Amino acid sequence: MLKTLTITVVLAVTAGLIFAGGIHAEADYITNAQEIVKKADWKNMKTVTVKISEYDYQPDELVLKAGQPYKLELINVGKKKHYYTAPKFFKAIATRKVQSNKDGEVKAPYLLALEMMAGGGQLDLYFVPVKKGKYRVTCPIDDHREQGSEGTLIIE
Ligand SMILES: [Cu+2]
Repeated sequence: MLKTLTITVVLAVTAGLIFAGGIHAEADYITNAQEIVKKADWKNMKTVTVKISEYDYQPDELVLKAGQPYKLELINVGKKKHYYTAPKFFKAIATRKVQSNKDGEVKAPYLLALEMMAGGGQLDLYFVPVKKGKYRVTCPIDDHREQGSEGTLIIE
């Protein structure tokens, strides 16, 4: 009886530690994003445009400067819908907002992916790059990535 109880407690503690570790790993996005966004020099914002199509991001490589505010215009010029999935990149930037010039804007602490509707969908991502590194952006729909919907985002 005592043995069973001990094993149960050990398992529970281990599970608790794994769970706590998981939560900590999830929080590795830029937690002071609002402060970084507030301090950034938006008058000197740079605009970068990426055209999304079958099966391509054009340009497929962006080199961004840490601390420089950007507006990234994502325009779907293709016939199908596409994703702009870059979870590690989104954890390396301070997001100000995502704006659809037609429908409104979303202010959120961080993002995982953006979905671009077919037929001329556009989303503008306002952000400040923070963590230097090289990140992947892909479209996980069907075989789009294998066909070429893949790009590199570099923060330096
Ligand atoms: Cu796609």
